[in-house]
Amino acid sequence: MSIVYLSLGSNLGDRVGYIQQATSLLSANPDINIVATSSFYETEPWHMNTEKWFVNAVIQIMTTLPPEELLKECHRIETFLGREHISENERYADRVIDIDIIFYDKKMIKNEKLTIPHQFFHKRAFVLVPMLEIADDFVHPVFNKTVEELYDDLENPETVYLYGTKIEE
Ligand code: PH2
Ligand code: MG
Ligand code: MG
Repeated sequence: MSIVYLSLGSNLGDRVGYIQQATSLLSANPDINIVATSSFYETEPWHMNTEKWFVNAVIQIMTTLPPEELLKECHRIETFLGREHISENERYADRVIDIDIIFYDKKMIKNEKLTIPHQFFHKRAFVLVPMLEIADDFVHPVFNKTVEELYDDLENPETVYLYGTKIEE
């Protein structure tokens, strides 16, 4: 069993609903157990040319799926929920749902398909803030700093507001 943190985000349609549905679909997989969920946050688009603000959340799961299989499962759920054009250049388009692997145990992976820890985790308040809620003392395996220390290091954090309650399982 591995411990994995996933970031969920939506900036189209029923944003909270899409994150709830993605979480339910993940927990419906017999190889995935949801351990903890953050609150929802409404967040300013980060490095994106859009007016549509996001809802973001982070969840902690336990899984027997190896990283590549888990990534496929995330993409399958994104497509099922109606996300279009999953490709490198469409990464920063408005989307109904985005599910990203942030950490997979303390693994460090870099290949064409996957970078773990997520390459921008430490720069994004929209992921750091929900992580603070469920794993503030988790140590980033590359920077050897806790989530809290990385959050304190942020220079120009985008705006992040607490938005509603927790993900219902
Ligand atoms: N995702 C991105 C780029 N920018 N900004 C916010 N606020 N929330 C996101 O989920 C997000 C983003 C790329 O996946
Ligand atoms: Mg993303
Ligand atoms: Mg993604």
